[in-house]
Order: sequence, then structure tokens, then C-alpha cells
Amino acid sequence: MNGFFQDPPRIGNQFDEDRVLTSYLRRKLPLEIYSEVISGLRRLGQRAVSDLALIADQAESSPPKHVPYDAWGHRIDHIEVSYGWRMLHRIAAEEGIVATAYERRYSYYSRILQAAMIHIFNPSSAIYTCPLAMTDGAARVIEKYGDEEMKARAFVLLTTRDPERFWSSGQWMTERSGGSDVSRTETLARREENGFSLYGPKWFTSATTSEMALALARIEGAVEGSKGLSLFYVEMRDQWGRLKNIQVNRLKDKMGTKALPTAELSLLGTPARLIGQEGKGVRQVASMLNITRIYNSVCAVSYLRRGLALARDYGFRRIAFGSQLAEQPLYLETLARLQALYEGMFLLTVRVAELLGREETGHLAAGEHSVLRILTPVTKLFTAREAVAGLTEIMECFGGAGYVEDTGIPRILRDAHVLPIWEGTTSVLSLDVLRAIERENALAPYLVDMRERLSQVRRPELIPQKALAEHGLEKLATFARRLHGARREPAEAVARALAYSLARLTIVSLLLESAGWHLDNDGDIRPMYSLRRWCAQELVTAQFPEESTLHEDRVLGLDQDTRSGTMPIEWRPGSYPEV
Ligand code: MFK
Repeated sequence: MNGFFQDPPRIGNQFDEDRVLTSYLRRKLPLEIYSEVISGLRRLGQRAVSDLALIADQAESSPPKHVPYDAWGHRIDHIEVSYGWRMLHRIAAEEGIVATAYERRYSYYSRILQAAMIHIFNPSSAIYTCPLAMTDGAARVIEKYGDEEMKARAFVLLTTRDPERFWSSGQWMTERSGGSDVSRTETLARREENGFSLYGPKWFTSATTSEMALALARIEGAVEGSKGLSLFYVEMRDQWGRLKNIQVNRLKDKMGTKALPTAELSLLGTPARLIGQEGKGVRQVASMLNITRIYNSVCAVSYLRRGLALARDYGFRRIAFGSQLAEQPLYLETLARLQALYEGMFLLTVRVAELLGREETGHLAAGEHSVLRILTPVTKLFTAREAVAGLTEIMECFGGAGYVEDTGIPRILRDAHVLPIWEGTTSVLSLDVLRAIERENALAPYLVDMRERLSQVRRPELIPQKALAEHGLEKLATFARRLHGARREPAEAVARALAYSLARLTIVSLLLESAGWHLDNDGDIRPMYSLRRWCAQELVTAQFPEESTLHEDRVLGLDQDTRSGTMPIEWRPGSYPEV
């Protein structure tokens, strides 16, 4: 039977085909480093569309299983993972995805190289990047706060390229009381002769097949709240592979990240060692969170890029209304908007990776510590939210096919949906940005850094966008002055708009830098076109809400009936304290 069959989208080498990635590395890396790393990235780019993709598909189609008992009734709590998942562990080690950051062969450029590797690897990894993110974060915590024994054992195994020895780490923070607010952590650490034993529930533990984990717990007798929390190093299994007083209650049945085992655990006297200082658990685990947040950002950007590559190719294969989609104005407008989004998000993310590398190798300039502090949550929250929005649009580019499971498109969207949630939700991270500004005074160095970058823009074609960015920066500075001494309610209500404004302004400054470099060096006008799209929107949307707006938030948000007499019918001066 003859008939029409739609050609599926096809993509090639995920390094070579990614103009934004390759041109960024050409611009940023010293020539000798660029020449040395390019063949490895190209090889990884090919793997991403060949063996890696197949292995990830296998892992995805064989989700992990919890086997609580053996045939004889012994509690074993075995978590069975697929062949593909185990292979991804090996490949990640061989490719040196974590190791690259700690070998520091290219000084602070190592974190840029690593970001490029994760960018290529992630969309073909069944999100094996989750254990890698935590592994990397754990390595950093041990490097900074661990004792000599932890450094000689765990650090070496977390950062090795040897697949036989490579360890991954979990991160145990979340309990039944929540993952955002850890102050009500119930896990208790009891002092023993040779360390501590942990008792209590952990409600979301990702990658529960890891060899070790970092866990928050309260030492018996410590104060309530998060100031009483300490950080512990846990090796999960004994020499025979049995869990050390850990019970797996069940695996979570999640919307996405199907290959990744995520478990509910009970710690029943699990041996643990204190890391660093008692009561400094949250502060110390922040080093891990900042790294997992950067991974999260790279992954968000990489999913958007993968979806866009598929949608672009599909534009040439799909004929509708007499022509290819790729010839139709509205399809082109959609792709262009997504490409500009991708290019901006990419530059923001690699800027943070570069700053992380500078911090780790002692190359931060004055004030850049604050820039890293503020941009890490800004980048995580912005890229995650925007990736989900962009991928929703990409799903629509495929029409009904995009909604069909075995095209692979739903999986990308499902997996991306976790990114705004774990490692700090959009709102929690917006409040973190606010705290970094209010408590750590991080905005002033950020403004200096931005003004410095904008002052370098010289090309006449870019002057209108430079002026817009400068205007936005002044608006932000004016806004920030009002933050000092402001009441909590309006400051918190505007925190998300503030974080978004910071993201957009930073992206515009980075696009100005990139567009200028390309106009000067190779005549590529695409970064300038992306820049224009970004500048076509309001850059700074943060403004203090009027008292009346806070009132409206309450009435609308809670859908309260103001006629009941318990609420003021309309806002009127004095019905709420002054903003
Ligand atoms: C693809 C990537 C995949 C990654 C997957 C990983 C899967 C893992 C799944 C999970 O575990 S999800 C759960 C993740 N949980 C979070 O992300 C926690 C979200 N909540 C926060 O981030 C809160 O802001 C936080 C718990 C950190 C706030 O805690 P508190 O108790 O209100 O603490 P506070 O007073 O804000 O900060 C305590 C100390 O830490 C302060 O320092 P000092 O003790 O010196 O005053 C802060 O300055 C410091 N700190 C907090 N956040 C920091 C930080 N320092 C640097 N960077 C930060 N981000």
C-alpha cells in the first residue's frame, strides 16, 4: 500500500551542529586549549547521537526496581538498575565529566570545558547528570571541608576516570517536612565512639544506588532550626555490598526522570562522619548546592538546544499548506525566538561556570565572588523556567507527533519539568537572590561588573542596545536602593521579578560582548540578531508593589470574598502598613 509517511527529525554531531557552543569556545578559550579539547568534544558530540543515545533509551525503558526481600525473607532492599544506567556511570567516568573539573588541567577554563561536556552529554544521558551533579558537589565539599581520610578516599574515587573505581554521591536533605525549608530536619545524629549514627527519615534521595551521600542531621542536643544542623559523610554499603542500617521504604513514581532511582529512606543507625564544623551544615552544603544548581542550568540549556535542533530539522521535513514549515513565517518566527532564548541562556550559564572555575582556582577578581553568589540562583531559576516554556513550544512544533511517547519529545519535556523544582524552586531561589543582596550586599559588585562590561561596547551597530542595558541598570540600581530597610512583604513579593530582571540584564550584557566580538572578528551577525530580540522586551520589570497591589494579591490569590466584612472591600490608605 502506498501512502504518505512523515520523515522523522534527524540530528547530527551535537558539537559540530551547535553554532552557539562552538563559536563561544572559539572566542573564549586560548587557542592552545581550544585545539587540544576540540577533538574530544567532537567525539562526544558524535556519541550523543549514536551509542550514548541508545544506552540512554535502554535505561529509560527499564526503570529501576526496588526488591525489599530476598527469596528467603531477608530484608535486602536491593535497587535493581538497568544495564544502560550502569553503562552511563562507566561512560561518565571514562569521559571524565566530573574529573575534568578537579584535574584543573586548563585552570579555570576546566569548568567551561566541563560545562560544554555536560551540555552535549545531558540530553542523551537519561539524566545521569543528576548523580554526576551531586558527585561533583560532594567532591567540592570534601575538598573544602573534609578531613584527610575523606580526601584520600572519597575525593579520589569521586573524581577518578577509572570506571571500575568511580563513585557517585547522593545528597540527603529533603525530609517529609519539605526540601526548601530544612529547618525542621528530624534526622538525629547520635555520638558514638568512632563517629556518629544517623536516625531518621529522608524523603527524596536521588540516585540511591550511589556509594556515598552527604546528609544533613541534627546532633542530639543541638539547637532547633537550621543553625542546629550539621553535615555528615555516609558510606552506604559495607564490603559485601549490604546497606549499612538503611531501609529503602519505596522508590518514587515520578512524572519523569524515569531511569533515575529516587527513594524514600529510613536511617536506622547509619554510621556517619561529621564534615567540618558542628552547626555549619547548611553553610557547608551550600557549596554542593551551588554546583548542582550550575549543572541544573547547563542541563536546562542543553534540553532546550536539543529540542530546538529537532524542531529546526523537522521544519525541512514537514510539508503543510504547500510548503516546508521552514519556509513559513510563523514557524521561522517561533524558531528565531527560541534560538535567541537559547543563545542568551547559554551565555548566562557559561558565565557562571567560568566564575565557578575562577573561584576554585583563585582567579576571581575583586567583587566577582558576589557576582557568582548572585548569578548562581538567578541562572538556575531563569534557565529552568524558560527551558520548560521553550520546550512546551517545541512540543507544539511537532503537532500531534510531539505528544506521542515514542517520538522522544515528551520525555525531554517531562525530564525538563524537574529542573525548576529540585535544587531550589523558582520562588525559593528568588528569595535566595534577595538574601544575597540584602545580607551579603552582592548587588553593588554586580553593578560594577555590568558597567565594566557595557563600557567595553564600541561598535556603532550596538549602541542602541548598550543604551537600553545602561538604562535598565540604572533602573535596577534605583530599585535596589529602596530594598534597604524595606518591609518583608513587598520585598518578597517582587523577588521573582527582581531575579528575572537580573537574568535579562546579564544576558543582554553578555550578548553585547559576544555580538561585538563577532562583528570585529568574523562578521557573524547572528549574536547581534539574538541581542535585538532580547532588547525588544522590557528588561527590568522589578518595581516595588504598591500597597494596593499587595492587597489585590491577597484577595485574588486566596480568592477571598471582600464582602464578608473581614477584609477591606478596597485598598485604602492605612489598611496595610506603609510600604
Ligand atoms: C541536573 C542537576 C541535577 C541535580 C539533582 C540533585 C538532586 C537532589 C534532589 C534534592 O536534594 S532537592 C533538595 C534541594 N534542596 C535545596 O535546594 C534547598 C532549597 N533551600 C534553600 O536553598 C534555602 O535557601 C536554604 C536551605 C539554603 C536556606 O536555609 P536557612 O536555614 O534559611 O539558612 P540561611 O540562614 O539562609 O543560610 C545558612 C548559611 O548558609 C548562611 O551562612 P552563615 O551561617 O555564615 O550566616 C548563608 O549565607 C549560607 N548559604 C545559604 N545559601 C547559600 C549560602 N552560601 C552560599 N551559597 C548559597 N546558595
